[in-house]
Amino acid sequence: MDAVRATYYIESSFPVKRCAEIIAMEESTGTWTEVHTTEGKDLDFVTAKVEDVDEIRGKAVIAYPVDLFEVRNIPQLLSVVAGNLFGLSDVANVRLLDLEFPNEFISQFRGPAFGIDGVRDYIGTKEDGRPHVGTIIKPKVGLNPEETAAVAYEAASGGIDLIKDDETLCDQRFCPMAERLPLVMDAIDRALSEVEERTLYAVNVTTGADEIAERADIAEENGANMLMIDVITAGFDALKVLRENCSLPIHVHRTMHGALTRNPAHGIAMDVFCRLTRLIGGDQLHVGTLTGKMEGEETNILHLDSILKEEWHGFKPVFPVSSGGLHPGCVEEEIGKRGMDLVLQAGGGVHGHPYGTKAGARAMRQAAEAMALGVGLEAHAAGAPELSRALETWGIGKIENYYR
Ligand code: RUB
Repeated sequence: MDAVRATYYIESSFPVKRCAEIIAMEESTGTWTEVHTTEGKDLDFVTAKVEDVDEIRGKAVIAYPVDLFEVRNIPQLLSVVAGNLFGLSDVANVRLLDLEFPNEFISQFRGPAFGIDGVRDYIGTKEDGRPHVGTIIKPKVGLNPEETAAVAYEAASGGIDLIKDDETLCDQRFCPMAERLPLVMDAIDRALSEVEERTLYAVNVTTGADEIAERADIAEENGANMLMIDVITAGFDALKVLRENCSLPIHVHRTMHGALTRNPAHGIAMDVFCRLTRLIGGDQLHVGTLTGKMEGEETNILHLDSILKEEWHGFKPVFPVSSGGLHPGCVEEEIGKRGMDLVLQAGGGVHGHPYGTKAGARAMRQAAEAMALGVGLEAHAAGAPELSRALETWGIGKIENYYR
């Protein structure tokens, strides 16, 4: 059967098989009681079926026939595979672990336009294959456009590859996007003439459904070279709008994901959001850090990296983004375990450098260089004063108590 297959983890006083059957009914052609409207009707073509059950591990696979889904409608897909089932009182906990799509479904979407290689082409790192280093402008909010551009200039002239807005900066009165963007792009151009390295600026175009296409158009018209979207709060359809209407690479932030992904027994696994991002066409996606401030487990993060990068229906690989509490001393472990195809982002870890933003950007680059050269951070720091100062300040590896 051509079907979208969803794997769930289920906890209930009922057997897993029974719960899975309840979910399959609820999410396709059934309800809590027999209804007269189905008498004599063959609804097999849209009836979900339980295909596999593991009572011991609490897992079940449900196959949702492809005809159940409207073409190219991600919200409707989620209403089925991740809909009412979460609220059923007979099911104590349920977690959507992963999705598998048939070719008929896959072919409705474009996948990333740029992917890892496309983004590398822009920066000029395809040959050496080094990791990208990025920064989030800090403070998150409160700077005006001129102040934002001044910080961007420092970061770009320190050799940062990617500058991004934070997830809560959009088009507020204190920093309108149409004013901020040209100033930041100008700052990046000035830095380019000095350091001869291109910098991406992921401008956050997150807004309501009625405005997202126009917001992205304004960004393109004002010289943006990358767009950013908060994909969980704006919705995956907002990503689709960007992918289908714009010609720029897309940086995907996952703010609010923790409400859905963090409880291991309930909600939606990040794996699902990785697949949807790749299917629809994000070019970079936040998947967590091994050494940073946000919750995350190593095996899981490495698995998310591989979902973004492994061969999958011919789609281009997505750049995994490691972000949240990073500083130069984290780079060794992040790259050592995750490889060079990684974007390492540091906000506080750049702008909090004792010598300022430019030195913070340099220190991140120097840390990445150490990895590319195959030398340890401490050894490389001997000839790299900014890195040396960063290591003195924050040490090597994870900081134990971030918010003391
Ligand atoms: C980074 C920051 C980002 C997090 C989000 O700032 O706040 O939004 O990366 O987390 P800083 P995740 O570098 O100062 O901590 O990437 O896990 O979604």
